[in-house]
Amino acid sequence: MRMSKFFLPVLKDTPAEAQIVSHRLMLRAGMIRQSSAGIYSWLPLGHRVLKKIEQIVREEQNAAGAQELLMPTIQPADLWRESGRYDDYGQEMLRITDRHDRDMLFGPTNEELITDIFRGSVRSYRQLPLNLYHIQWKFRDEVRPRFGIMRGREFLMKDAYSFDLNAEAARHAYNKMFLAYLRTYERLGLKAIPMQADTGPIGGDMSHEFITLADTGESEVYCHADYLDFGAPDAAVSYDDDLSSVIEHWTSRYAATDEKHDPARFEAEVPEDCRIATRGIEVGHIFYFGDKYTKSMGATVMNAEGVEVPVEMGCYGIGVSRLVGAIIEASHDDDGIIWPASVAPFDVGLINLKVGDDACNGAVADIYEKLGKAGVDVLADDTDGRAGGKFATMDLIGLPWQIIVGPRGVKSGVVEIKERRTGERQELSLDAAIAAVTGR
Ligand code: 5CA
Repeated sequence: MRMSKFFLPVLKDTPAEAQIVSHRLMLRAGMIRQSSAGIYSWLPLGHRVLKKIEQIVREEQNAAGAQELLMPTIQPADLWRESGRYDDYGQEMLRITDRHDRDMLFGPTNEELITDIFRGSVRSYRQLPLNLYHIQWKFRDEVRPRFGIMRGREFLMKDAYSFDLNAEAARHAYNKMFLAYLRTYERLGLKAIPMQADTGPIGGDMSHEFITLADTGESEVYCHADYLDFGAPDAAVSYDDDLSSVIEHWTSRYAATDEKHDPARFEAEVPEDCRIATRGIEVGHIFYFGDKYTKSMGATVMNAEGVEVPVEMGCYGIGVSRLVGAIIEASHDDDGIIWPASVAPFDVGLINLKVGDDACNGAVADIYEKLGKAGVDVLADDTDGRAGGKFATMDLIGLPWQIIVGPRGVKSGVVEIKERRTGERQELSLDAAIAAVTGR
């Protein structure tokens, strides 16, 4: 992609309304544009990151055996009357009336709709286990939408729903999602700690929130410092294994959000120098709620003895759009964003310092073509601006690598490469520069 054609409306000034760094940087880097309180358009740069995150989430859900479908954003109120949540959900739910005076709503979550799909088609325990998910926009009329896309009113969520015959099988389904979450966040370059949490309007008695630590987070959290050194289980751990030891390990130390925090236990279980009391961002939340919805909505299957029993359910959410902000909170410096390679909107920023100069143009075209052939996504700055401005924009948008082509270097057959994360610069021949950024 050439910068001169790319829609990248960067802002020079820091927008006054943005209180936290991720919101500031997303606005400055031209990733999002607010349309009304808590509702945003995703501009091309932001959209690329959102789609990359979505794809990693999708791949890890699929690897865990979940199947993707797509449910609508608009749902009939009657389904929510069956579960009793139509009245309970309160003002966070956006209620809509269609032209036939039917009560509809913009879905804040999908337990009712998926349970309705399930009961319409599944009759026998032989069709279990089943885990269905979608990645779809949700609407919650939050009292205080803030921090940009972090607490939006419209936001993108991955929500998966598991159906099992009994509590033991449902526990395994929960453990599988737990493992999938550890792997997902690791691929996103994030350290997310599973913490005991409240279940709120979703319900159930077992749940974990996955939290990334950040001073700007909305939740107060307390945990053992050991978690900072825990890594995701390696690829040899399979979803067919008994995963209880993985889950035991990852829940072996104290970790709780403020609603579940027990100061006496915290002090008793965690040595003073290992106590972390800070804030965090909830990037995912998993729940086991048994037959809460299947009982009220009549979602039953015939078991092996021919008896009809309600199905055991869990649900598993990831805040896909919130993750964009959470990653920036975890990975930036004074100059801008530092994208982990896995979610970067482009892999390389290619800067031409003297547009119009034949030698520079030639070198840039050569590198652009070779990187393209190697499957590397390049944003080439072919604009006519000053060098200082070009460097500042590249640092702001945070691509992992920069290749800088200038007249002096080209004369002696070299270009400069800069790694955004470390700031390290090297002068290399064209081919060596290409090899460095492609890792070959
Ligand atoms: N039905 C379940 C998940 S299957 C559910 O709705 N869970 S939730 O309420 O905890 O939301 C799941 C995730 O969505 C949260 O962990 C959070 O990362 C994200 N999320 C929730 N509310 C917002 C919001 N207002 N803005 C951005 N992301 C949000």
